Amino acid sequence: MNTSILKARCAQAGLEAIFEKVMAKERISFDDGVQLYRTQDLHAVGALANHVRERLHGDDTYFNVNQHINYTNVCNKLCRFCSFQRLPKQAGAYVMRPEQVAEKIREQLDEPVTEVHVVGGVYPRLPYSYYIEILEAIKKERPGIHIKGFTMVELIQIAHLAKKPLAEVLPELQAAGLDSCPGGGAEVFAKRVHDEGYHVKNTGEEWIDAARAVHEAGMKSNCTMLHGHIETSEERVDHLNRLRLLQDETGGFQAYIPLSFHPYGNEWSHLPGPSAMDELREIAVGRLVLDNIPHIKAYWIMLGIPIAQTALSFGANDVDGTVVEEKIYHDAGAVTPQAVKRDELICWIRDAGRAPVERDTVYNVLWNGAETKIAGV
Ligand code: V47
Repeated sequence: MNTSILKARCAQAGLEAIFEKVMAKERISFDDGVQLYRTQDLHAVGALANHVRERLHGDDTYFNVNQHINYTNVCNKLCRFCSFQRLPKQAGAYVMRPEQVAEKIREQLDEPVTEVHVVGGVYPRLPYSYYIEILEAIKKERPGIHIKGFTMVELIQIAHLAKKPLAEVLPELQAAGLDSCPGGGAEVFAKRVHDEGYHVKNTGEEWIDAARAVHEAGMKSNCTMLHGHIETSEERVDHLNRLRLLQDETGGFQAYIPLSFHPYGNEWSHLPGPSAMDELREIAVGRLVLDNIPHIKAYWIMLGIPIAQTALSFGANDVDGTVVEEKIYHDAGAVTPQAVKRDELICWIRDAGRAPVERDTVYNVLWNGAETKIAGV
């Protein structure tokens, strides 16, 4: 959309002041963020977010070839939105031994996987050595692979087990193979939502402190917000502002991923969950508020491929990866496949009118549409 049409569209939606700030690359305020959630005209918000996406990335749309390993579903955090968690003796509870984690890596050795995404529940009976062993087991099977592992919640638990501050534990995890951290476990930082939905889990402040420690240890991470349950627009903007503030301080976030609440098989199953419109708005508002986080990810596993494709024109410039064997969303009712092939991802990014770019976890370009892959992979 050309700038004068975009301006007229934003003016019609009452978003002229926000339009002017975005054009001037000025930061938008808390009230602006709330207005972006409240305005009826989702398409104006999306078009503005798309303008920023294209200013930063043109048509480029990043993906990677990755594998998920959820080493345990046993968890003591009792989050009301979670369908993945089990108590130790509950049917379906599992913990993978380090050898089983290694076996999962061996199963994919013929695939061009560059990242393994390792997360699990907080099972207090696992010792500190377990976490070191699974990292070492992965790197032993596939030395070049990038391990993006452990949410801030798990890291807080690991430091607790090690009886050391997180800042001292992180170098040990890095020495064992940890390369970066995923963005999960943040949910919504607001105390009201925390107390209502996941009061056993660390607070928003603790999540931010852990992310700061990760960045100070020299690792990148992602960040998320779990939306579409009991949170208000103000609580969402507050969450995004806290991420933006930490990013000003550390620059350690690579991508923001809005996670859509899936209401199946959990204590919040009576809630409707977000609509497609809510999901697209969340992508767009994330892009506009988080002016210092380069990548906004439309996680196709959660959104489904058609909405993820649409999100590529609402501010998103990344779709995550091939994701072999996703469990957390599938336990919560996701009907997407548990993996797609690299070629399928490329096709549907092109089908959305965008240019696929294969990246590694830290956004080095591995392939940019040419026939052959760039050196090294
Ligand atoms: O922390 C759990 C969320 C997260 C449900 O960093 C749910 O690249 C919706 O963080 N409905 C884990 N969401 C997933 C995650 C993630 C995924 C992909 C990429 C990256 C990355 C991170 O999933 C949890 C929680 O916030 N979650 N249950 C549910 N019923």
